[in-house]
Amino acid sequence: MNDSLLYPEINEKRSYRMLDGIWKFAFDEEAKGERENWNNGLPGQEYMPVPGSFAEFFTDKKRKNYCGNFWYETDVFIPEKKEGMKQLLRFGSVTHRAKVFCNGILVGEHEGGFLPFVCDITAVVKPNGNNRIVVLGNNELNERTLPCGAVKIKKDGTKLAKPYFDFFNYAGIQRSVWLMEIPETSIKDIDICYRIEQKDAEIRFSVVTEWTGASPKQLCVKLRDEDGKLVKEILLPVDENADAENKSGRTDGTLYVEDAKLWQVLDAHLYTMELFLLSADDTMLDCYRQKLGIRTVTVRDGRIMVNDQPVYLKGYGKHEDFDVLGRTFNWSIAKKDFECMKWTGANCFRTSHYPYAEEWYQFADEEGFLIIDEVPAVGMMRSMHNFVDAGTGKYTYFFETPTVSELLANHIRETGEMIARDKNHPSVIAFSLLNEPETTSEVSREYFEKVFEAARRFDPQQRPLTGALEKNSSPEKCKCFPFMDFICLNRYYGWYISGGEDFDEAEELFCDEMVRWDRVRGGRPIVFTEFGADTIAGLHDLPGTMWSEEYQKEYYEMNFRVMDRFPFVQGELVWNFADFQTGEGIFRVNGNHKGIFTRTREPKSAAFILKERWSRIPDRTA
Ligand code: GCB
Repeated sequence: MNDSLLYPEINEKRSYRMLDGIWKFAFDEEAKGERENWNNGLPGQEYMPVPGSFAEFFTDKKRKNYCGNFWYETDVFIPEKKEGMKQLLRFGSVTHRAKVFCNGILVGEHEGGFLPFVCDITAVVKPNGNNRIVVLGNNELNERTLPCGAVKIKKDGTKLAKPYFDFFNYAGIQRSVWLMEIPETSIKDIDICYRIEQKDAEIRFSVVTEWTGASPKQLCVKLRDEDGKLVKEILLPVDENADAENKSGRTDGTLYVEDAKLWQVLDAHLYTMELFLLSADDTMLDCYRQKLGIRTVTVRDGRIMVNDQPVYLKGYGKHEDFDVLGRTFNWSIAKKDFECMKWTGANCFRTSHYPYAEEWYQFADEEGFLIIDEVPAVGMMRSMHNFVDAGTGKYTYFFETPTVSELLANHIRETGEMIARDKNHPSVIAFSLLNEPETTSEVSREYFEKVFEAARRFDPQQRPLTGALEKNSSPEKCKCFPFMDFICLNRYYGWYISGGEDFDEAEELFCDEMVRWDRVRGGRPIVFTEFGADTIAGLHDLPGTMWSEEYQKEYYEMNFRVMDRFPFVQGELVWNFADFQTGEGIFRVNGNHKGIFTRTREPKSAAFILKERWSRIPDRTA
């Protein structure tokens, strides 16, 4: 990982321009674009919004379900750059993989559809002229990359994505694109850790710098409170020898803050760390302003602690999903979602099943929301309907595949990229490294041991690590929960298991499993990361039958009864915040309807049950 993933910023030394808008677009069914030099310019006259999920726009199935290579192009006038600067393209994400060309020349490649990447275009830019940016994207699924799935080749040769997961395989340039100009000698990465002692706090930081010419000499660090008042200032040397070969240095330091205003659940207070990189003669070479929230996260005595106080997680598993927008980030939808979540009394969400756009985390930092940040490790079970297979007990082998070492390398790389991107958000209280993989075999144990070990190395804050387990990962059979700091369970008692006419059996079965978890959990708290029932808004029935709003209410009442019996349950994230789009099939009615809100965010009746319950459960206890 050589690129700096710091979020773009405009300041004394840095500038950017967003390239969002209408780009030229072309499907490339025969994968002939590279041969035919489309990197120099696309044929045809199709246009596409950037960011956008292309599947949402088309009225015919062929283009909606398109699987394979696709291309984007835009022309950008780039003025002559200032001396000592470099020009970068930053993509918030391209799903699932991309090659980027500038003026026909390959400037970068990236695998993984939910994390940002940066391409240095300095050497190929035509200054004071038009520059052509072309992106070759691809949305095929396989078992070597995340998330997992397959591609079916139809008789006519067209490809069809076959996800091993339950959300629509939206693709394209789904997040913003920035053209950035930053100094060649620059701040590359920032690690921040906290220690809190009574009213005071210690902020330990480590700043990585890189340079081309003369090395930077000093780093000036200023801390400002939320009113902009200067709280602390220090000047430190840059250790140029930290990685002299790569012209990369490091500065470690500590700021002591008296009477620190802590970042608390639903009571956020953010400081700003201003970093100024200086030359030997005190010229400012680069600067960066990093927001931070002073808070610690630990798991102790079976509790999840923020600032040494137990918090109970209330909230949702979500998706980046909305009508027409597909998986595109939109500030207004995010605002609406936070308002709906707060209205129900929630304090937490999981970024199921992939890292969301960075703006979600910025918003959560400001709102005091807690995030379980999840890597796109979903579909690691060879099953199109793992939600159904989960209950059957059948062995859904996965990690025996000969390509598993490639998958593992990608899993570790993406975990590293996610943590590098998100490590300084106070809202991120844990990383989830898996969703419902096969975990009962020795090979799965060996696999996940390596993933967890790598994640612990990557996170400077040593946050709790976890992962969401499905029903086959039972207390007796799961070999991977011992790697977790708290155990996350996805359970559907009363829906996939003992649903409908068998509902009366569900509660007992659920309780029985909880008793068995208590025997093996070894003091770890348990958080429910999924439980829910498909519900068609407006469908009413007495007595409540499956799919009706009454059934969803009864379902939640029963589930909460069970959870309340077991004090080691330390969180409940219902599935899902809102109805969302999936592939077509006999289990889905134009998408998954387990939302508490509809896809357009109208509340179903169960929303009022959550609101009533969560307003009674305190966010933190003494
Ligand atoms: C699960 C999956 C989630 C599905 C959900 C469901 O276990 O983790 O992606 O959407 O079940 O609704 O079936």
